[in-house]
Amino acid sequence: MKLNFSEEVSGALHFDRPVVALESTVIAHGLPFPQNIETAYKLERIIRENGATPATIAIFDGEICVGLNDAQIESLATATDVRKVSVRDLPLVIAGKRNGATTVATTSLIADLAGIRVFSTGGIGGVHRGRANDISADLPVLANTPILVVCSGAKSVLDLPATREWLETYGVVVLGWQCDELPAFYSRSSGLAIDGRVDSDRGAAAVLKARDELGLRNAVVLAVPVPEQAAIDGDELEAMLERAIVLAAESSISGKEITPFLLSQLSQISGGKTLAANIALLENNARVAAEVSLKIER
Ligand code: PSU
Ligand code: MN
Repeated sequence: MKLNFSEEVSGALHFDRPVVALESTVIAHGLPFPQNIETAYKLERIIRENGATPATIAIFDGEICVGLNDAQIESLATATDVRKVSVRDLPLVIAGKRNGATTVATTSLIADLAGIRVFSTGGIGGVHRGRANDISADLPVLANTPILVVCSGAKSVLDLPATREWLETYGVVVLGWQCDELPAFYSRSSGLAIDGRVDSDRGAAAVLKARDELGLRNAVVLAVPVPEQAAIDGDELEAMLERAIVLAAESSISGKEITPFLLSQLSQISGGKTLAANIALLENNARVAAEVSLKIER
């Protein structure tokens, strides 16, 4: 499959310099305007300031783009015809020459095709609450794609214990960044175990190196808690989430619409607190991802 690289990203890959992939669903569907466009630029800036090259990934006119220009980022943030592209959508959007925003699943697949080792995002998809057969395609892709995903765990709108079990079954290593519990996106802890704690960029890079030397193709998740000042208390979040889930059921929201719907309802119910937390953790994860990418051997 042909990939369209920006000059910045192709130069960095050519010279084996560290590159951090970024997804576009969070821009097109995860955050509201104008915070989405501001955050998209800010994440790229943070990665550059920390010594790596950002590669935001999306699909335009059926072409896979790795590294976007300003007009492309603006169109993701403002256009209404950008499809949320998970694995099953990818062939359709390419064949139909359409525009699409990539999820964790498709960003990971494309980053791996491009030779990018590190990917920074907010939260991975997982098993939905009360819908044990609604499992994000993010999970099977992570089971088979050798990438390091820096995130704040799985979104709290999901069934976190079931998601955690799934990762264990399929051999995805879950690392805690300077923490001993799996973060729960808006909250710093979930009560769920991680597989190992790492306290430094070198520690994370060493796990990646061992995975590669073993020939394992499973992703490594580096779970970074939301910064303390933006964190939301777990019980408070739970109450808000229950209201949002009821609203989703009442509005018959299902399938790929669920995640964006719950995220926007939560932001309204919380008076913007979940949005602020989401942005804070995205920025912090981008910084950690850039730091770790500098320590990975190429
Ligand atoms: N986390 C966020 N905002 C998002 C998502 C995750 O804070 O928009 C997106 C990611 O792109 C993730 C996707 O891959 O939601 C999962 O959707 P689904 O459950 O339909 O696979
Ligand atoms: Mn789903």
